[in-house]
Amino acid sequence: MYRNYIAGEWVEGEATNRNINPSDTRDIIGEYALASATQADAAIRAAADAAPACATATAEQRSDALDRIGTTILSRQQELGELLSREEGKPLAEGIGEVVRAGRVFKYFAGESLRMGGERLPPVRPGVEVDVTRHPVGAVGVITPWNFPIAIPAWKIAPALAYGNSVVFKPAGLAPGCAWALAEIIAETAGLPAGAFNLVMGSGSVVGDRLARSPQIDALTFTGSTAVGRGLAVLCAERGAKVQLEMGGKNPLIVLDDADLEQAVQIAVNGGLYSTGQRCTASSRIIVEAGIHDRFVTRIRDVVSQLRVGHALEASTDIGPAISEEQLNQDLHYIHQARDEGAKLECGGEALRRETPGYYLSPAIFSETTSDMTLNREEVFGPVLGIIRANDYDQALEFANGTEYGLSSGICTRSLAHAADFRRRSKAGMIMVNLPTAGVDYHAPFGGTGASSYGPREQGAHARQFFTTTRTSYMAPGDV
Ligand code: UN1
Repeated sequence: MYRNYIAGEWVEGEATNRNINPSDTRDIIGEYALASATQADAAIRAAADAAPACATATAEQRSDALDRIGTTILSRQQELGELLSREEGKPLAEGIGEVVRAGRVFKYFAGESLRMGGERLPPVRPGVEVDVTRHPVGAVGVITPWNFPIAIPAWKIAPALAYGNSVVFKPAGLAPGCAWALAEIIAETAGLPAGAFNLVMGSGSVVGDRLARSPQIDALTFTGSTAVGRGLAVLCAERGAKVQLEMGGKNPLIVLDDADLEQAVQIAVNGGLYSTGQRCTASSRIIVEAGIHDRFVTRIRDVVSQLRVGHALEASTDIGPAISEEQLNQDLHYIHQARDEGAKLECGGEALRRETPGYYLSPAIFSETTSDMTLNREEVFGPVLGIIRANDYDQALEFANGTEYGLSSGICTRSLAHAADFRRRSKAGMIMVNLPTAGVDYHAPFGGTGASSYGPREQGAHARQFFTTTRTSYMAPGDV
């Protein structure tokens, strides 16, 4: 039984959650504690009580703590990568890659804690000095999704601690294994005061709700669906807490006539289908200019038909299973609906049987789709691509921007002018030229516009906007 970590103690829950391998549903990874509302409140209280000690720790102490966490994660990358792939279903290379990313995030923020910075402004009133300094926000609630079960917790928890806050961490119920492993690493290596970091596994309706409502949580950072995120934001706004939301995407990838065909297909496959399409940054709308359209469709169909769907821990696997039966059913539902609405299924789209019982689905490519089809408007979160034909660049750009979301976008082209124009006029928060829309760097700001994101950016030095508050102090020193 994997327990919660509250106020420096490992505690049993009021119920348990079974963590199941989506590649082989007979494989039980473990039983994980589910906290009660009272336990969530105890963790919140502990974080609030520890906040002053976190704030007064020196930057060097915080930096050393994060560095130790990062070093431990990196040294255990193989084992943690296997755990990640086993519980989440992404192929092992991606699982290990994600663990490395999490380790690097902690290393990065170990440095950032020494650079919290501040500024002195020149006087506009004679003799009046103005200092702008940054301070921790206090106790931070962290709610994370199952699709990046260690990287997303890392890029929320690391800056929270780096800038002197305390944390209450609620991971997703579908993949609590990496979250628990991360919590254990923090508990054992960081040397933080009791209550500075708490793990509270439990449901959104119990633990998530307490984090959003409790007056002792000063800031809440969330990654998940747009509907849930906006609900949490309302609760936070009502009581004046800071909130940061990373939510859905319907990310476009434009392929222009002058693109390198092979490269464009690889970029679409990588960005759209890797990690089983279960990324908010996945390119799910492939907008292809008329002159290259038919060649692109033929080639991507050939490449995707060759992809090997299988157990995440098998070396030959390109695409792992969906995370759960519910997610698989949602994917299949969107596939049926796309056919009903007149899209042409080029390949895939079927639930598959493998040697082990799991939630396998052959990646689906639809051509002849239009922007108003459900497939191109709603986030599927599965290995399903819709190809939209565009007459020219201007129309492609119009399609690309024609969504309520605005997380990432991409363009495949050899034209400097079109690439530059796209970087100016795409409304997404992250823009990729000849690169997949998913798979971003850990030292750069992350986030989007519209229904995708809300509040200050995550990651990189920009993370300090959310995890710190600014204080402006004026002083008239007077004469000596
Ligand atoms: C990436 O594409 O590298 O939940 C990261 C998600 C995003 C993270 C994507 N917040 O899928």
